[in-house]
Amino acid sequence: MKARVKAIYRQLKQPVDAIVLSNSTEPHIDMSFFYATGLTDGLFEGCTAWLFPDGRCEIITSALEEEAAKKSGLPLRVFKNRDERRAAMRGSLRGLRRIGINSSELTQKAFTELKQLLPKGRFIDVSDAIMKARLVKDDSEVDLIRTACSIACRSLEQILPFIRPGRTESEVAAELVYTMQRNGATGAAFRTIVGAGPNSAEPHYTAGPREIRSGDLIVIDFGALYKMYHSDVTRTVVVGKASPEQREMYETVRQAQDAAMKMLRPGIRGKSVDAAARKLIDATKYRGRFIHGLGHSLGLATHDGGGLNSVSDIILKPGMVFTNEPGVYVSGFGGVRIEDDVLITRAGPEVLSTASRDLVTVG
Ligand SMILES: [Mn+2]
Repeated sequence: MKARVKAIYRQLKQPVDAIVLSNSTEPHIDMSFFYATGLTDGLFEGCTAWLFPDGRCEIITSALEEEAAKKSGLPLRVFKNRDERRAAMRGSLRGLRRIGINSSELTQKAFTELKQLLPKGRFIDVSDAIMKARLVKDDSEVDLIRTACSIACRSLEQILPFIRPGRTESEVAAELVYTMQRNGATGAAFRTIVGAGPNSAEPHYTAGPREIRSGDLIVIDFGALYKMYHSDVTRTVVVGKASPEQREMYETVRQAQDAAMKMLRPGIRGKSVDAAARKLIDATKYRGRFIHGLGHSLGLATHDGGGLNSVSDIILKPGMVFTNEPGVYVSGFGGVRIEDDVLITRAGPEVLSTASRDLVTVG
C-alpha cells in the first residue's frame, strides 16, 4: 500500500512528519484507515494508522483485531486497554512536530487526545490531500468496485419477478439485500431505496409498508458492499404497461444520462458533466425537476469525496469512479432515476453496472 501513502503525500500543500488516521467508535470510522492499510475487513475501533513520507505505514491496533490487522503485513503495535493504547500513541508521536490529521473524519474527542499527548505538536488538516488521493482508484480498488457492481446488477435481475402488485416496498428491499448477500456481497452498501408510486418522487425515500400497485413507477436505488467497496445503482421499473407520460419521463432521463455519459472523460470538469444532463432535462417539460446533483465519487464510501454537480470543479482523471444518476421527480405522480457507476479511462467511460437500462416492466 506504499503507493497509496505516497499518493496522499504527493497531494500535500505543506510538509508533515507523519499523518495519523484515527478511528473512534462506530460509526465514527475513518475509511481512509482502510485505504492506507489496504485492509478490507474488520472494524478497528480506537485504532490508528500512521503514514510516513517514505510510504511506510504502521498500525496501532486493539488485541481484538490483531488477527485481522496482520493481514495487512504492516508493522503493528497491539494494545489491550486504554492505557496501553495511549502509551502506544505517545510512542508514535515521539519526535514528531507536524502531524497531518484528517479533519473530515477525526472526532473532536480524538483530536483533543492527540493534542494532550503532544502538546507542542502542530496539527495540520490534510483531508483535501487524502480525498484527492482516494478519488483515483488503483487496479485492486477498481476490481472490488467492479465485483460490487456485478453482484448488485445480477441480484436485481434475479428479483425482478418478485416485484408485483401486493408486495410491499420493504419486502422488495429485503429480497434484494438478501439476494445480494447470497450472491457474495459483504452486505448492502446503504439503506436500500424502493419507492413505489408517489414515493418514487422522493429521491431519498427509503422503503416502507406501501403495497405495490399496477401502474406504479418504482425507483430502486441499491448497492452491494464487497470487501468495503461500494456499488450504487438505480433502476426505475414500471408495474404493468407504462403510460405515455411514464415513458416520456423515462426517455428524458435516459437521454440525459447518455448526454452526461459522453462527458465522463479525462480532462472534463465535473460541472460540465452535470450541465450536459441538466441542459437536456431543462429543455423539456421537466425543467427544474432534476433536483439533485448528477453524481458522486464512489469507493470506500457511497459518497466517496467529490461530486458531479453544478459547482463541481473536479477535473476528471483516469481511475476515478463516479455515479451518473440524473432523475426527474413529479410530486404526487412519481419519479424516474437511472444510475450507473462509471470508471473514467483514457479510452472513455467504462460502465461497471451492467443491468439493462431499458424501462423494465414487472408484475
Ligand atoms: Mn448515488
